[in-house]
Amino acid sequence: MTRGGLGENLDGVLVVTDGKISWVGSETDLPSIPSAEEYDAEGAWLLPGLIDCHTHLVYAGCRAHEYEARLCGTTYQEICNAGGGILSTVQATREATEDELFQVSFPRLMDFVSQGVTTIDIKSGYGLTLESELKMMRVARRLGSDYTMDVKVGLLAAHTCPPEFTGRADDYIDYIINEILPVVAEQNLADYVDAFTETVGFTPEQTKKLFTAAQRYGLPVRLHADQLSNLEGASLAADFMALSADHVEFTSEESVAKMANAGTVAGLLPTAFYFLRETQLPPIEELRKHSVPMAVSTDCNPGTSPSTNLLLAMNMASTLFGLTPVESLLGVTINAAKALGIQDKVGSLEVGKQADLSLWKIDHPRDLVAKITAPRLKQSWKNGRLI
Ligand code: DI6
Ligand code: FE
Repeated sequence: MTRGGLGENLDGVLVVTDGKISWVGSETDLPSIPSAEEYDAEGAWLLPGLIDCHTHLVYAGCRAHEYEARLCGTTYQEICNAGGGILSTVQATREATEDELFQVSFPRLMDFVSQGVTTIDIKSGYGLTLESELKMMRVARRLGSDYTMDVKVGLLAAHTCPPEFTGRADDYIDYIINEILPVVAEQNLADYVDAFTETVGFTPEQTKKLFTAAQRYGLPVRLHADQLSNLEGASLAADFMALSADHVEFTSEESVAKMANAGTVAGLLPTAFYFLRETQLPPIEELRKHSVPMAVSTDCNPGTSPSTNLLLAMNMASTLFGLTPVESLLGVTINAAKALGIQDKVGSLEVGKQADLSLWKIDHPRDLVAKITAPRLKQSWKNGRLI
């Protein structure tokens, strides 16, 4: 570790063998490697490939009219309760064929590729029937590729109660547990189970029941927690050793302490906070005090964060939430890897990890956070191959 916690190396060399990092150090210590192909970075900064650990980028439709309505005074909860919000995207996503869904999602994925992102999370949750949830997850899996992007998939069937189960949320949770979860596990379509514990989502009790079932299938859990109110979601997430509790604006210090003990990452989503014009800030000082790792993501979704801009999310994490530029950078690298449970494979430039790399024409890594410009990506590599 050197200055600022990033481990900067000004005459660094990184060696890649068979898609993995096989040596990192200073040029003066470089052992001779016969027949190695050299790449001169010409003074650019080499960083890990970036990671967005919270997106909903597979969806159809557009919700700009809701943004307009919110600006005229309608709240997000009111829009949801009137059948809009998540349910409006559910309708559009159900109507789209699998190919159509792939076609509209692919350009969003490319936006991330162009920012040096090499690993991304994509959640289901806009289908809410067995078939349409499977469709979303198949599209998410298809978007993944060894040549550009690792995709980690979250089953978010517990996003909101679908129209078929209006007033019967308990029955819908049973439907997820008995009809959706077994098939998803059998077809290996999800890497973890997620839920939205919120007044417009599900109660803590319903979430517990779902998470207990997820554990029976050996699936880790993550949670949309304490975004709009304090339902003690982060504390519940910690009870289940969740990989991450995301949003956490209303999370108490007691819950933060529980997250620390459980190793649960705090997933910060400043673009959603900004877009909903929220005012309750996440407990950054408490997260620091208890050494809870903080990840930063776009939350890319059509309703509360229609953004594919991870660099902007980093800037917002610093400007709106007060993260230092180093914290924001760790939020899209090693801490994002932890939120996905893959910190032994990606997220830092260490021997043995995947050679997922991004190279930047910048004066210093803090420039990625401290400027709101188009990405200055020079090149990126996936598993050691130039993208
Ligand atoms: N993530 C979500 O899943 C919900 N809010 C958030 O930040 C709702 C997304 C939506 O309105 O479609
Ligand atoms: Fe989300």
